[in-house]
Amino acid sequence: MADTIFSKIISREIPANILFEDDQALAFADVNPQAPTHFLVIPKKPIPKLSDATREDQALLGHLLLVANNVAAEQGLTDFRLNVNNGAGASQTVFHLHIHVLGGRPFSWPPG
Ligand code: D5M
Repeated sequence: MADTIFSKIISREIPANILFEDDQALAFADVNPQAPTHFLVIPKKPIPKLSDATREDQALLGHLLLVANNVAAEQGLTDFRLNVNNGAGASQTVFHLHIHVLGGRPFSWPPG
């Protein structure tokens, strides 16, 4: 898989506002926030998009959700939205799996 901007954040080749890190995951502030709080949770494993994940990634995917939950709590969020864009037609622009976590304002449904 080609290097993405997110693999460069993992390797610290480019800076980011990192909120959480462990051996499997990283959470950092989105550079183009769409809400008062907007951060991304990514696996260190370079999975390009959710539909590339396999059964062997099952525990990792669950871990990412728990990281999202924990960092949201640390950020003081009670209500928040998780979003995964899968593929260019769904507005994915960075092809390293990431979960958007947005909070601090009301959200409508359905999303645009
Ligand atoms: O979302 C990709 C997201 O990645 C988008 O909200 C901007 C964010 N982004 C891009 N570059 C950076 C850096 N360098 N730091 C932090 N956030 C970044 P997608 O779902 O692919 O459309």
